[in-house]
Amino acid sequence: MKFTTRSEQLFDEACTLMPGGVNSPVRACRGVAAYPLFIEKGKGSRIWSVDGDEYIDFVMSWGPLLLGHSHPAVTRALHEAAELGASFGAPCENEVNLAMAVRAAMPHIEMLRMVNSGTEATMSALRLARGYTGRNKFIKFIGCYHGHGDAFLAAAGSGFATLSIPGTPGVPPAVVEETLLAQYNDLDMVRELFERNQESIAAVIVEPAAGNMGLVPPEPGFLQGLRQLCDQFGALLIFDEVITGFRLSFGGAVARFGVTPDLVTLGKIIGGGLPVGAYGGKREIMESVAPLGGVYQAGTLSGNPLAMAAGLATLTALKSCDYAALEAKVESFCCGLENLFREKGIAVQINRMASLFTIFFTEGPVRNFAEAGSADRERYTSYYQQMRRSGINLAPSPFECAMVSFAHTDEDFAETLSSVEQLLF
Ligand code: HOZ
Repeated sequence: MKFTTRSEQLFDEACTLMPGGVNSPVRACRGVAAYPLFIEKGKGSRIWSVDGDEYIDFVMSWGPLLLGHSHPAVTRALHEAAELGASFGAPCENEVNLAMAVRAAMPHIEMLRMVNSGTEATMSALRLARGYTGRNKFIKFIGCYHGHGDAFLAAAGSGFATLSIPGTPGVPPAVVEETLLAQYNDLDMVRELFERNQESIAAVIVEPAAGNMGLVPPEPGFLQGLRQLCDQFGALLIFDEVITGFRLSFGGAVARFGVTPDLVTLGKIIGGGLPVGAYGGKREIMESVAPLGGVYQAGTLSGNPLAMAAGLATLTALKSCDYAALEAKVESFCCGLENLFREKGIAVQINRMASLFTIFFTEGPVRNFAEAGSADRERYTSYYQQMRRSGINLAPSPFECAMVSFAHTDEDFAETLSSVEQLLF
């Protein structure tokens, strides 16, 4: 077969080796009828494919790279750590340093445990909530995605929604029977679930700003209402901050919204681009984790020296970054986008918060998964493909956020707006 690009050729080979040619489903680009770009390198806001094509990147590794690609401080920290050894399976000093940096920014995280991914963090936090409360059921929101742990694969967002996967083959029905579903931003539904399942709900897990059905911010009072219901019914509130932690503000969603959960899950940014997750929260609850308590969880590469070094360098650099200035830039960029689409007579809703945004091709507001799902997917596909041809890399799915970094420049925004201006629908 003759290929036009090296990416296509590699993808063809990859398809014989990996399911769908990828190691994570969304990046196969099936949701936007394209083949994936194979990326060779990234610097700042830009990436280069193996074909040598340059793109302004709005995926940013799906969130970890708030400082931009190959930030010098992170690269330096990684070099230094690699010289000393990749892994010891024993504690290292940077585990303590990173834990201190997280706790300083998020004082509600009195104790934490490092793991290797967001999925591991949410699975472990749920087990902890169940172990601590002695209850099995939990509430999750339709369209929220908490990684691929069995219990969470009910009405999940992200790749689940992108690929329209209807059920959860391989997950025993008994496991998801304990998963109760509510619509995001609908407190009445949550109250009803609590009333019907008195004393059997261990936790409510929520993305404090949902990022896996596209960006859907919480309505005023929603998170406060969840806190109040959890207190009333003796359940734990878990904020899944894998996307929002250190992104909505340096103190994450908690600092931004002023609502304190019992447990928090982190990932992405705290690894600075390396595979990391963490879960933590109130000391009394975390003391139930082994070896202090009976809730078991372990990992050979947990607290890995390279990942700790990259995470620590990232948080250290982020501490002096101007989050408000970045948010203002994203706001004015999104206004520009809105104006251009309006001039073209294309209905869009742009949900925006801090350095995250999603363009939904729809008339009405998007406050939950039902509304996100009613947006025009074909139009998103056409938008994605045209933007990619003009050198802008977007999420290959209408159910993800665009991620802006501190490395994005005014020129990047201007170039992107001019590509939008050229769009033909
Ligand atoms: N599902 C993740 C984004 N929300 C990761 C997608 C990927 O890396 O393919």
